[in-house]
Amino acid sequence: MSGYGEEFQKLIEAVEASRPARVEMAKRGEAFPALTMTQREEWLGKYHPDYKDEGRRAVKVGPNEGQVFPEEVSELLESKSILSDLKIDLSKPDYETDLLVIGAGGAGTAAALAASDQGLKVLVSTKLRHGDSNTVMAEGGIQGADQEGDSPYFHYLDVIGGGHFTNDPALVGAMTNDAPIIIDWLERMGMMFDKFPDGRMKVRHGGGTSRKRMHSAGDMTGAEIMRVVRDEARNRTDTIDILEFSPAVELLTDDNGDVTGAVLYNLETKEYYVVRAKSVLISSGGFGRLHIQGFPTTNHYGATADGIIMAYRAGAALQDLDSTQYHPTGVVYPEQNVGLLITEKVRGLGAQLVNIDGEQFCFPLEPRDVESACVIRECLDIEKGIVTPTGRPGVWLDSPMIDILHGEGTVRKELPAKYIQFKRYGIDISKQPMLIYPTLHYQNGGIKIGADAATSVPGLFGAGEVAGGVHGRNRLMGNSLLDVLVFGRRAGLAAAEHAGKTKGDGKLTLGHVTEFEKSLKDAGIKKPTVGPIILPDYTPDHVKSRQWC
Ligand code: MEZ
Repeated sequence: MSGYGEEFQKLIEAVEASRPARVEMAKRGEAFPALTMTQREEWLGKYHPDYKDEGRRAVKVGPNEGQVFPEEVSELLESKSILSDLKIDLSKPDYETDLLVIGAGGAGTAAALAASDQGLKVLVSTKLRHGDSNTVMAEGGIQGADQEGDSPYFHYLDVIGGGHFTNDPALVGAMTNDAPIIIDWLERMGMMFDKFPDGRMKVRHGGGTSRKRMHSAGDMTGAEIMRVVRDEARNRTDTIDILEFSPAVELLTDDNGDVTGAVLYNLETKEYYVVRAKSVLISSGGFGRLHIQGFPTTNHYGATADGIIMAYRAGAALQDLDSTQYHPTGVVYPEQNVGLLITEKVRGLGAQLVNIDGEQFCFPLEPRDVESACVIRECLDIEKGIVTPTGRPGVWLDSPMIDILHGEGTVRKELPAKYIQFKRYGIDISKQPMLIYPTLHYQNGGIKIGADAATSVPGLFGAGEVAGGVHGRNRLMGNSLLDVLVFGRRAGLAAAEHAGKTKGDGKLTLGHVTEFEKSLKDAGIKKPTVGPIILPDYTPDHVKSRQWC
Protein backbone atom coordinates (compact mmCIF):
# COMPACT_ATOMS: atom_id res chain seq x y z
CA MET A 1 0.00 0.00 0.00
CA SER A 2 1.55 3.32 -1.09
CA GLY A 3 1.59 6.33 1.23
CA TYR A 4 0.54 8.42 -1.75
CA GLY A 5 -3.23 8.41 -2.18
CA GLU A 6 -4.93 7.70 -5.48
CA GLU A 7 -4.79 11.31 -6.63
CA PHE A 8 -1.01 11.55 -6.17
CA GLN A 9 -0.53 8.13 -7.83
CA LYS A 10 -2.28 9.52 -10.89
CA LEU A 11 -0.03 12.61 -10.93
CA ILE A 12 3.10 10.45 -10.57
CA GLU A 13 2.23 8.84 -13.92
CA ALA A 14 3.40 12.05 -15.65
CA VAL A 15 6.77 11.79 -13.88
CA GLU A 16 7.11 8.14 -14.88
CA ALA A 17 6.16 8.92 -18.48
CA SER A 18 8.91 11.53 -18.92
CA ARG A 19 11.53 9.58 -16.91
CA PRO A 20 13.00 7.30 -19.65
CA ALA A 21 13.85 10.27 -21.90
CA ARG A 22 15.34 12.20 -18.98
CA VAL A 23 17.42 9.19 -17.93
CA GLU A 24 18.73 8.76 -21.48
CA MET A 25 19.70 12.43 -21.53
CA ALA A 26 21.50 12.10 -18.21
CA LYS A 27 23.35 9.00 -19.46
CA ARG A 28 24.56 11.01 -22.47
CA GLY A 29 25.89 13.58 -20.00
CA GLU A 30 23.38 16.20 -21.15
CA ALA A 31 21.87 18.47 -18.50
CA PHE A 32 19.07 21.00 -18.34
CA PRO A 33 20.73 24.37 -19.05
CA ALA A 34 21.77 26.42 -16.02
CA LEU A 35 20.40 29.97 -15.74
CA THR A 36 22.47 32.84 -17.12
CA MET A 37 23.79 35.37 -14.59
CA THR A 38 21.12 37.85 -15.70
CA GLN A 39 18.34 35.29 -15.26
CA ARG A 40 19.72 34.36 -11.86
CA GLU A 41 19.56 37.96 -10.68
CA GLU A 42 16.06 38.41 -12.08
CA TRP A 43 14.63 35.21 -10.59
CA LEU A 44 16.25 35.78 -7.22
CA GLY A 45 14.79 39.29 -7.09
CA LYS A 46 11.32 38.08 -8.02
CA TYR A 47 10.99 34.82 -6.12
CA HIS A 48 13.54 34.43 -3.31
CA PRO A 49 12.01 35.26 0.13
CA ASP A 50 15.06 37.37 1.09
CA TYR A 51 14.18 39.92 -1.55
CA LYS A 52 10.71 40.68 -0.19
CA ASP A 53 10.14 43.99 1.59
CA GLU A 54 7.41 42.60 3.83
CA GLY A 55 8.41 41.05 7.15
CA ARG A 56 11.58 43.11 7.48
CA ARG A 57 12.44 46.27 9.39
CA ALA A 58 15.36 48.33 10.65
CA VAL A 59 16.70 47.59 14.11
CA LYS A 60 16.53 50.65 16.37
CA VAL A 61 19.44 50.07 18.74
CA GLY A 62 22.92 48.55 19.05
CA PRO A 63 25.98 48.27 16.78
CA ASN A 64 23.90 47.63 13.64
CA GLU A 65 21.28 50.30 14.34
CA GLY A 66 19.42 51.27 11.17
CA GLN A 67 20.11 48.02 9.32
CA VAL A 68 17.17 46.02 8.05
CA PHE A 69 16.69 42.47 9.35
CA PRO A 70 13.80 40.02 9.35
CA GLU A 71 11.11 41.28 11.74
CA GLU A 72 11.59 38.30 14.08
CA VAL A 73 15.32 39.03 14.33
CA SER A 74 14.92 42.79 14.85
CA GLU A 75 12.42 42.18 17.63
CA LEU A 76 14.85 39.89 19.46
CA LEU A 77 17.79 42.23 18.92
CA GLU A 78 15.67 44.84 20.71
CA SER A 79 14.74 42.50 23.56
CA LYS A 80 15.43 42.98 27.25
CA SER A 81 17.36 40.53 29.39
CA ILE A 82 15.86 37.57 31.21
CA LEU A 83 17.91 38.81 34.17
CA SER A 84 16.51 42.36 34.16
CA ASP A 85 14.13 41.80 37.02
CA LEU A 86 16.29 39.30 38.94
CA LYS A 87 19.04 39.75 41.48
CA ILE A 88 21.98 37.51 40.60
CA ASP A 89 25.00 37.51 42.92
CA LEU A 90 27.98 37.85 40.58
CA SER A 91 30.57 38.08 43.35
CA LYS A 92 30.92 34.33 43.92
CA PRO A 93 31.08 32.50 40.58
CA ASP A 94 29.80 28.91 40.58
CA TYR A 95 32.42 27.95 37.98
CA GLU A 96 35.82 29.37 37.01
CA THR A 97 37.44 28.25 33.78
CA ASP A 98 39.90 29.29 31.09
CA LEU A 99 37.41 28.94 28.23
CA LEU A 100 33.63 28.90 28.42
CA VAL A 101 32.08 27.39 25.27
CA ILE A 102 28.41 28.26 24.79
CA GLY A 103 26.81 25.66 22.52
CA ALA A 104 27.98 22.07 22.01
CA GLY A 105 27.42 21.25 18.36
CA GLY A 106 30.28 20.77 15.90
CA ALA A 107 31.89 24.19 16.39
CA GLY A 108 31.77 24.20 20.19
CA THR A 109 33.07 20.66 20.46
CA ALA A 110 35.90 21.28 17.97
CA ALA A 111 36.85 24.43 19.91
CA ALA A 112 36.86 22.55 23.20
CA LEU A 113 39.22 19.96 21.70
CA ALA A 114 41.59 22.57 20.25
CA ALA A 115 41.70 24.50 23.53
CA SER A 116 42.20 21.30 25.50
CA ASP A 117 45.15 20.46 23.20
CA GLN A 118 46.67 23.75 24.43
CA GLY A 119 46.24 22.67 28.06
CA LEU A 120 43.22 24.88 28.79
CA LYS A 121 40.47 24.07 31.25
CA VAL A 122 37.24 24.18 29.24
CA LEU A 123 33.64 24.39 30.42
CA VAL A 124 31.03 23.64 27.77
CA SER A 125 27.45 24.72 28.37
CA THR A 126 24.70 23.45 26.10
CA LYS A 127 20.97 24.07 25.91
CA LEU A 128 19.96 20.47 25.35
CA ARG A 129 22.22 17.39 25.19
CA HIS A 130 25.82 17.43 24.01
CA GLY A 131 25.56 17.30 20.22
CA ASP A 132 21.92 18.41 19.85
CA SER A 133 22.55 20.84 17.02
CA ASN A 134 22.28 21.44 13.30
CA THR A 135 25.64 19.67 12.92
CA VAL A 136 24.22 16.33 14.02
CA MET A 137 21.29 16.75 11.62
CA ALA A 138 23.41 17.62 8.54
CA GLU A 139 23.03 15.02 5.86
CA GLY A 140 24.80 15.20 2.54
CA GLY A 141 28.43 16.00 3.12
CA ILE A 142 31.46 18.08 3.97
CA GLN A 143 33.58 19.80 1.32
CA GLY A 144 37.36 19.57 1.24
CA ALA A 145 39.71 19.89 -1.74
CA ASP A 146 41.88 16.87 -1.04
CA GLN A 147 41.51 14.98 -4.33
CA GLU A 148 43.66 15.00 -7.43
CA GLY A 149 42.65 17.75 -9.86
CA ASP A 150 41.21 19.91 -7.08
CA SER A 151 42.79 22.49 -4.82
CA PRO A 152 41.76 25.00 -2.13
CA TYR A 153 42.07 27.57 -4.91
CA PHE A 154 39.11 26.09 -6.85
CA HIS A 155 37.20 25.58 -3.61
CA TYR A 156 37.80 29.25 -2.74
CA LEU A 157 36.48 30.41 -6.12
CA ASP A 158 33.35 28.26 -5.78
CA VAL A 159 32.60 29.61 -2.28
CA ILE A 160 33.04 33.22 -3.39
CA GLY A 161 30.94 32.69 -6.54
CA GLY A 162 28.21 30.87 -4.59
CA GLY A 163 28.12 33.77 -2.11
CA HIS A 164 27.69 36.26 -5.01
CA PHE A 165 31.05 37.84 -4.12
CA THR A 166 29.74 39.09 -0.76
CA ASN A 167 31.92 36.77 1.39
CA ASP A 168 34.79 37.95 3.57
CA PRO A 169 37.82 36.77 1.52
CA ALA A 170 40.02 36.18 4.58
CA LEU A 171 37.43 33.84 6.09
CA VAL A 172 36.96 31.96 2.82
CA GLY A 173 40.74 31.58 2.50
CA ALA A 174 40.96 30.23 6.05
CA MET A 175 38.14 27.76 5.50
CA THR A 176 39.21 26.41 2.12
CA ASN A 177 42.88 26.13 3.08
CA ASP A 178 42.09 24.29 6.33
CA ALA A 179 39.61 21.92 4.66
CA PRO A 180 42.04 19.09 3.74
CA ILE A 181 43.47 19.24 7.28
CA ILE A 182 39.96 18.87 8.71
CA ILE A 183 39.11 15.85 6.53
CA ASP A 184 42.36 14.21 7.63
CA TRP A 185 41.70 15.10 11.30
CA LEU A 186 38.24 13.49 11.12
CA GLU A 187 39.63 10.35 9.52
CA ARG A 188 42.28 10.04 12.17
CA MET A 189 39.59 10.29 14.85
CA GLY A 190 37.80 7.34 13.24
CA MET A 191 35.17 8.92 10.99
CA MET A 192 33.70 6.37 8.56
CA PHE A 193 33.67 8.24 5.24
CA ASP A 194 32.03 6.71 2.14
CA LYS A 195 34.81 5.01 0.17
CA PHE A 196 35.36 2.80 -2.85
CA PRO A 197 36.45 -0.80 -2.18
CA ASP A 198 40.06 0.19 -2.93
CA GLY A 199 39.99 2.76 -0.12
CA ARG A 200 39.69 5.92 -2.19
CA MET A 201 37.24 8.54 -0.93
CA LYS A 202 33.92 8.76 -2.75
CA VAL A 203 33.42 12.43 -3.62
CA ARG A 204 30.52 14.15 -5.40
CA HIS A 205 29.33 17.46 -6.70
CA GLY A 206 27.08 19.75 -4.69
CA GLY A 207 25.26 22.80 -6.05
CA GLY A 208 27.77 25.37 -7.34
CA THR A 209 30.90 23.20 -7.09
CA SER A 210 33.36 23.06 -9.98
CA ARG A 211 35.04 19.89 -8.69
CA LYS A 212 33.78 16.77 -6.95
CA ARG A 213 34.80 17.40 -3.34
CA MET A 214 31.76 16.45 -1.24
CA HIS A 215 32.80 13.79 1.27
CA SER A 216 29.98 11.92 2.94
CA ALA A 217 28.94 9.24 5.39
CA GLY A 218 25.71 8.04 3.79
CA ASP A 219 23.11 10.74 4.36
CA MET A 220 24.13 11.07 8.01
CA THR A 221 27.43 12.90 7.58
CA GLY A 222 26.77 15.32 10.44
CA ALA A 223 25.83 12.53 12.84
CA GLU A 224 29.05 10.71 12.00
CA ILE A 225 31.14 13.85 12.50
CA MET A 226 29.42 14.57 15.79
CA ARG A 227 29.99 10.97 16.90
CA VAL A 228 33.75 11.24 16.60
CA VAL A 229 34.24 14.76 17.97
CA ARG A 230 31.83 14.18 20.85
CA ASP A 231 33.50 10.88 21.81
CA GLU A 232 36.88 12.57 21.77
CA ALA A 233 35.66 15.49 23.91
CA ARG A 234 33.85 13.30 26.42
CA ASN A 235 36.96 11.21 26.90
CA ARG A 236 38.94 14.26 28.01
CA THR A 237 37.44 14.43 31.46
CA ASP A 238 40.63 16.00 32.82
CA THR A 239 40.23 19.19 30.78
CA ILE A 240 36.68 19.36 29.40
CA ASP A 241 33.54 19.64 31.57
CA ILE A 242 30.12 19.61 29.97
CA LEU A 243 26.94 21.10 31.44
CA GLU A 244 23.86 19.87 29.56
CA PHE A 245 20.41 21.50 29.67
CA SER A 246 22.17 24.68 30.78
CA PRO A 247 21.87 27.41 28.13
CA ALA A 248 23.64 30.72 28.62
CA VAL A 249 21.19 33.58 29.05
CA GLU A 250 23.58 36.53 29.35
CA LEU A 251 27.25 37.32 28.90
CA LEU A 252 29.21 38.98 31.68
CA THR A 253 31.66 41.83 31.13
CA ASP A 254 34.29 43.59 33.22
CA ASP A 255 34.65 47.33 33.75
CA ASN A 256 36.37 47.68 30.35
CA GLY A 257 33.51 45.95 28.54
CA ASP A 258 35.61 42.82 27.85
CA VAL A 259 33.68 39.57 28.01
CA THR A 260 34.65 37.63 31.13
CA GLY A 261 31.97 35.00 31.62
CA ALA A 262 28.27 34.27 31.42
CA VAL A 263 25.15 33.43 33.38
CA LEU A 264 23.72 29.98 32.68
CA TYR A 265 20.19 28.78 33.37
CA ASN A 266 19.62 25.18 34.39
CA LEU A 267 16.47 24.07 32.56
CA GLU A 268 15.85 21.24 35.02
CA THR A 269 16.44 22.90 38.40
CA LYS A 270 15.57 26.42 37.17
CA GLU A 271 18.68 27.77 38.91
CA TYR A 272 21.09 30.36 37.53
CA TYR A 273 24.85 29.75 37.56
CA VAL A 274 27.59 32.32 37.26
CA VAL A 275 30.68 31.41 35.24
CA ARG A 276 33.92 33.35 35.21
CA ALA A 277 36.06 32.67 32.12
CA LYS A 278 39.19 34.19 30.59
CA SER A 279 37.78 33.63 27.09
CA VAL A 280 34.22 32.97 25.95
CA LEU A 281 33.19 31.32 22.70
CA ILE A 282 29.68 31.55 21.33
CA SER A 283 28.90 28.56 19.12
CA SER A 284 25.19 28.30 19.74
CA GLY A 285 24.00 28.07 16.12
CA GLY A 286 21.48 30.04 14.12
CA PHE A 287 17.90 31.29 13.93
CA GLY A 288 15.99 28.59 11.99
CA ARG A 289 13.38 28.18 14.69
CA LEU A 290 12.31 31.81 14.23
CA HIS A 291 10.60 30.61 11.02
CA ILE A 292 11.53 33.70 9.01
CA GLN A 293 8.88 34.56 6.36
CA GLY A 294 6.68 31.81 7.82
CA PHE A 295 8.75 28.95 6.38
CA PRO A 296 9.05 25.54 8.05
CA THR A 297 12.60 24.60 8.99
CA THR A 298 15.14 21.80 8.91
CA ASN A 299 16.70 23.12 12.11
CA HIS A 300 16.98 21.55 15.54
CA TYR A 301 14.69 22.70 18.30
CA GLY A 302 17.19 25.00 20.00
CA ALA A 303 18.03 27.18 16.97
CA THR A 304 16.57 30.39 18.41
CA ALA A 305 19.37 32.94 17.83
CA ASP A 306 20.35 33.13 21.53
CA GLY A 307 24.06 33.67 20.91
CA ILE A 308 23.44 36.54 18.54
CA ILE A 309 21.14 38.29 21.00
CA MET A 310 23.64 38.03 23.87
CA ALA A 311 26.63 39.05 21.75
CA TYR A 312 24.75 42.04 20.30
CA ARG A 313 23.97 43.37 23.77
CA ALA A 314 27.66 43.06 24.63
CA GLY A 315 28.51 45.20 21.59
CA ALA A 316 29.41 42.63 18.91
CA ALA A 317 28.79 43.80 15.35
CA LEU A 318 26.71 41.64 13.02
CA GLN A 319 26.96 41.04 9.31
CA ASP A 320 24.55 39.77 6.60
CA LEU A 321 21.97 38.76 9.18
CA ASP A 322 19.26 39.75 6.72
CA SER A 323 20.26 36.80 4.54
CA THR A 324 18.51 33.47 5.08
CA GLN A 325 19.13 30.19 3.31
CA TYR A 326 16.08 28.28 2.12
CA HIS A 327 17.13 24.76 1.17
CA PRO A 328 15.44 23.96 -2.15
CA THR A 329 14.29 20.51 -1.13
CA GLY A 330 12.31 20.36 2.10
CA VAL A 331 9.58 17.75 2.56
CA VAL A 332 5.98 18.91 1.95
CA TYR A 333 4.36 15.48 2.07
CA PRO A 334 3.63 13.51 4.22
CA GLU A 335 2.51 16.24 6.59
CA GLN A 336 4.38 14.67 9.57
CA ASN A 337 7.68 15.37 7.78
CA VAL A 338 6.97 18.93 6.61
CA GLY A 339 10.10 21.09 6.55
CA LEU A 340 12.53 18.21 7.02
CA LEU A 341 15.61 18.21 4.85
CA ILE A 342 16.00 16.11 1.74
CA THR A 343 19.71 16.25 1.19
CA GLU A 344 21.21 17.85 -1.89
CA LYS A 345 23.05 14.55 -2.28
CA VAL A 346 19.81 13.25 -3.85
CA ARG A 347 20.32 15.69 -6.73
CA GLY A 348 24.08 15.06 -6.63
CA LEU A 349 23.24 11.42 -7.40
CA GLY A 350 21.21 12.46 -10.44
CA ALA A 351 17.61 12.98 -9.23
CA GLN A 352 15.84 15.79 -11.09
CA LEU A 353 13.13 18.29 -10.16
CA VAL A 354 10.01 18.00 -12.31
CA ASN A 355 6.65 19.77 -12.32
CA ILE A 356 3.07 18.50 -12.39
CA ASP A 357 3.40 17.68 -16.11
CA GLY A 358 6.56 15.66 -15.56
CA GLU A 359 8.72 18.39 -17.13
CA GLN A 360 12.16 19.25 -15.85
CA PHE A 361 12.26 23.02 -15.25
CA CYS A 362 15.72 23.81 -13.87
CA PHE A 363 19.32 22.65 -13.68
CA PRO A 364 19.28 20.51 -10.51
CA LEU A 365 22.51 21.83 -8.99
CA GLU A 366 22.21 25.60 -9.15
CA PRO A 367 23.45 27.38 -6.00
CA ARG A 368 20.77 26.93 -3.33
CA ASP A 369 19.21 30.38 -3.43
CA VAL A 370 18.80 30.15 -7.21
CA GLU A 371 17.43 26.59 -7.07
CA SER A 372 14.90 27.64 -4.41
CA ALA A 373 13.84 30.61 -6.53
CA CYS A 374 13.28 28.21 -9.47
CA VAL A 375 11.01 25.96 -7.37
CA ILE A 376 9.02 28.90 -5.97
CA ARG A 377 8.60 30.32 -9.49
CA GLU A 378 7.38 27.01 -10.87
CA CYS A 379 4.75 26.70 -8.12
CA LEU A 380 3.57 30.26 -7.59
CA ASP A 381 4.11 31.95 -10.95
CA ILE A 382 4.04 29.25 -13.62
CA GLU A 383 1.42 27.35 -11.57
CA LYS A 384 2.85 23.98 -12.45
CA GLY A 385 3.26 22.81 -8.88
CA ILE A 386 1.35 20.09 -7.06
CA VAL A 387 -0.80 20.99 -4.05
CA THR A 388 -0.93 18.71 -1.00
CA PRO A 389 -4.21 17.94 0.85
CA THR A 390 -3.32 20.64 3.42
CA GLY A 391 -2.71 23.20 0.66
CA ARG A 392 1.10 23.17 0.49
CA PRO A 393 2.66 23.72 -2.93
CA GLY A 394 5.48 21.48 -4.14
CA VAL A 395 7.22 19.84 -7.09
CA TRP A 396 8.51 16.29 -7.59
CA LEU A 397 12.07 15.24 -6.80
CA ASP A 398 12.47 12.21 -9.03
CA SER A 399 14.56 9.97 -6.75
CA PRO A 400 13.86 6.68 -8.64
CA MET A 401 16.30 7.98 -11.28
CA ILE A 402 19.12 7.22 -8.83
CA ASP A 403 18.77 3.42 -8.92
CA ILE A 404 18.24 3.53 -12.68
CA LEU A 405 21.44 5.54 -13.19
CA HIS A 406 23.68 3.87 -10.60
CA GLY A 407 22.19 0.42 -10.09
CA GLU A 408 19.50 -1.17 -7.93
CA GLY A 409 20.08 -0.60 -4.23
CA THR A 410 21.93 2.72 -4.54
CA VAL A 411 19.18 4.70 -2.81
CA ARG A 412 19.15 2.37 0.18
CA LYS A 413 22.93 2.39 0.39
CA GLU A 414 23.61 6.08 -0.17
CA LEU A 415 20.48 7.52 1.45
CA PRO A 416 19.56 5.10 4.23
CA ALA A 417 18.05 7.69 6.57
CA LYS A 418 15.87 9.26 3.88
CA TYR A 419 14.75 5.84 2.72
CA ILE A 420 13.57 4.90 6.23
CA GLN A 421 12.02 8.31 6.88
CA PHE A 422 9.67 7.90 3.90
CA LYS A 423 9.19 4.12 4.17
CA ARG A 424 7.63 4.75 7.56
CA TYR A 425 4.76 6.43 5.70
CA GLY A 426 4.47 3.84 2.95
CA ILE A 427 6.58 5.69 0.36
CA ASP A 428 9.52 3.86 -1.27
CA ILE A 429 11.74 6.68 -2.57
CA SER A 430 13.72 4.28 -4.75
CA LYS A 431 10.50 3.71 -6.73
CA GLN A 432 8.42 6.83 -6.09
CA PRO A 433 9.38 10.51 -6.27
CA MET A 434 9.29 12.86 -3.26
CA LEU A 435 7.25 16.03 -3.02
CA ILE A 436 9.34 19.06 -2.05
CA TYR A 437 9.38 22.85 -1.54
CA PRO A 438 12.05 25.16 -0.06
CA THR A 439 12.50 25.06 3.73
CA LEU A 440 14.41 27.42 6.05
CA HIS A 441 17.80 25.78 6.47
CA TYR A 442 20.54 28.19 7.46
CA GLN A 443 21.40 31.62 8.80
CA ASN A 444 23.88 32.95 6.24
CA GLY A 445 25.04 35.92 8.32
CA GLY A 446 25.77 36.38 12.01
CA ILE A 447 28.35 37.81 14.38
CA LYS A 448 31.22 39.45 12.53
CA ILE A 449 34.46 37.55 13.12
CA GLY A 450 38.04 37.55 11.89
CA ALA A 451 39.98 34.55 10.60
CA ASP A 452 40.88 33.74 14.24
CA ALA A 453 37.15 33.72 15.13
CA ALA A 454 37.57 36.84 17.31
CA THR A 455 34.56 39.17 17.44
CA SER A 456 34.72 42.96 17.81
CA VAL A 457 34.50 42.56 21.64
CA PRO A 458 37.69 41.52 23.48
CA GLY A 459 37.42 38.09 25.10
CA LEU A 460 34.51 37.02 22.90
CA PHE A 461 34.86 34.56 20.01
CA GLY A 462 32.27 33.21 17.59
CA ALA A 463 32.27 30.08 15.44
CA GLY A 464 29.85 28.11 13.29
CA GLU A 465 26.42 29.20 12.16
CA VAL A 466 26.27 31.96 14.77
CA ALA A 467 29.03 33.80 12.86
CA GLY A 468 28.71 35.61 9.53
CA GLY A 469 30.97 36.50 6.62
CA VAL A 470 32.26 33.10 5.55
CA HIS A 471 29.48 32.25 3.13
CA GLY A 472 28.42 35.76 2.22
CA ARG A 473 24.76 35.83 1.26
CA ASN A 474 24.52 32.24 0.07
CA ARG A 475 26.24 29.13 1.41
CA LEU A 476 27.06 26.13 -0.74
CA MET A 477 26.29 22.61 0.43
CA GLY A 478 28.89 20.92 2.61
CA ASN A 479 30.57 24.15 3.67
CA SER A 480 28.68 24.36 6.94
CA LEU A 481 30.07 21.14 8.38
CA LEU A 482 33.45 22.40 7.24
CA ASP A 483 32.96 25.91 8.64
CA VAL A 484 32.00 24.64 12.12
CA LEU A 485 35.14 22.54 12.40
CA VAL A 486 37.56 25.05 10.84
CA PHE A 487 36.40 28.03 12.88
CA GLY A 488 35.69 25.92 15.96
CA ARG A 489 39.32 24.82 16.00
CA ARG A 490 40.59 28.29 15.16
CA ALA A 491 38.45 29.74 17.97
CA GLY A 492 39.84 27.20 20.42
CA LEU A 493 43.40 28.18 19.55
CA ALA A 494 42.77 31.95 19.58
CA ALA A 495 40.82 31.68 22.85
CA ALA A 496 43.77 29.83 24.35
CA GLU A 497 46.11 32.61 23.27
CA HIS A 498 43.80 35.24 24.71
CA ALA A 499 43.39 33.31 27.96
CA GLY A 500 47.18 33.12 28.27
CA LYS A 501 47.41 36.92 28.21
CA THR A 502 44.50 37.60 30.58
CA LYS A 503 44.46 37.48 34.36
CA GLY A 504 40.70 37.11 34.28
CA ASP A 505 40.23 38.48 37.79
CA GLY A 506 38.26 41.63 36.91
CA LYS A 507 34.90 42.34 38.50
CA LEU A 508 32.04 40.45 36.83
CA THR A 509 29.26 42.80 35.78
CA LEU A 510 26.08 43.11 33.75
CA GLY A 511 26.97 46.73 32.99
CA HIS A 512 26.56 46.24 29.24
CA VAL A 513 22.99 45.00 29.79
CA THR A 514 22.10 48.05 31.86
CA GLU A 515 23.49 50.28 29.15
CA PHE A 516 21.74 48.37 26.36
CA GLU A 517 18.40 48.53 28.16
CA LYS A 518 18.83 52.27 28.58
CA SER A 519 19.31 52.53 24.82
CA LEU A 520 16.02 50.62 24.35
CA LYS A 521 14.23 53.26 26.46
CA ASP A 522 15.97 56.08 24.59
CA ALA A 523 14.81 54.57 21.30
CA GLY A 524 11.22 54.61 22.55
CA ILE A 525 10.88 50.82 22.81
CA LYS A 526 8.41 50.67 25.68
CA LYS A 527 7.57 46.98 25.96
CA PRO A 528 10.51 44.98 24.68
CA THR A 529 10.14 41.26 24.39
CA VAL A 530 12.37 39.10 26.65
CA GLY A 531 15.34 37.38 25.05
CA PRO A 532 16.98 35.02 24.38
CA ILE A 533 13.83 32.94 24.04
CA ILE A 534 15.77 29.64 24.61
CA LEU A 535 13.05 27.42 23.11
CA PRO A 536 10.44 28.15 20.46
CA ASP A 537 6.82 28.25 21.59
CA TYR A 538 4.53 26.20 19.39
CA THR A 539 1.53 26.35 21.72
CA PRO A 540 -1.44 27.39 19.56
CA ASP A 541 -3.15 30.61 20.71
CA HIS A 542 -6.43 28.83 21.43
CA VAL A 543 -4.57 26.50 23.83
CA LYS A 544 -2.62 29.34 25.44
CA SER A 545 -5.80 31.23 26.21
CA ARG A 546 -7.50 28.20 27.73
CA GLN A 547 -8.08 28.34 31.49
CA TRP A 548 -6.67 25.32 33.29
CA CYS A 549 -8.00 24.55 36.72
O1 MEZ B 1 25.62 21.78 3.96
C1 MEZ B 1 24.44 21.45 4.00
O2 MEZ B 1 23.54 22.25 4.26
C2 MEZ B 1 24.08 20.07 3.64
C3 MEZ B 1 25.18 19.11 3.59
C4 MEZ B 1 22.82 19.82 3.37
C5 MEZ B 1 22.35 18.74 2.50
O3 MEZ B 1 21.68 19.04 1.51
O4 MEZ B 1 22.63 17.57 2.78
